[in-house]
Amino acid sequence: MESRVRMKPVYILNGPNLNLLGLREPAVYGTATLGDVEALCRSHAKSLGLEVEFRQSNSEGELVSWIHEARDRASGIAINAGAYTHTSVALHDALKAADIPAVELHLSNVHRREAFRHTSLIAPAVNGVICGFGTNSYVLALSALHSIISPDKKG
Ligand code: CA2
Repeated sequence: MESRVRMKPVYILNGPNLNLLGLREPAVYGTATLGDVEALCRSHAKSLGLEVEFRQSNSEGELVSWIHEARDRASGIAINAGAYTHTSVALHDALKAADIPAVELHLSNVHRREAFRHTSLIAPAVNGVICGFGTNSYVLALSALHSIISPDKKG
């Protein structure tokens, strides 16, 4: 009889104001809602054989706690930390401490925007950064995580 070990889920964490996606500023962030992004992630994760835990918080502390939780419960983290990307030493430290594969992602190309968005405090604490591809940034981040977690498989 075939026995499969169930893989830990990938945590997809979303920071402040991302609950407003699709409801405000469509010219910058597009028309997809966060619910649409979650559905897209679930569909792509399924094709990669990954389980997904998808969350959003406007609280820096809650995001830190979820990263701590991920250390034991997740196989990797894809994080759009929103504006905390540019300000949060706490998220940097939590991601370092988590010590599991992690990818930073952004919908917009932060390097084409205001100077204060050009700095990421969390980038040094993750494996890599994806930005500028709209909701497809989530798909690309999941594929990147998959290639780290399951390096013998394509996708
Ligand atoms: O491009 C991204 O994904 C960002 O992480 C989005 C953040 C921004 O602070 C980062 O610099 C880049 C903003 C989150 C979304 O904020 C909204 C505000 C109003 C309406 C819709 C979304």
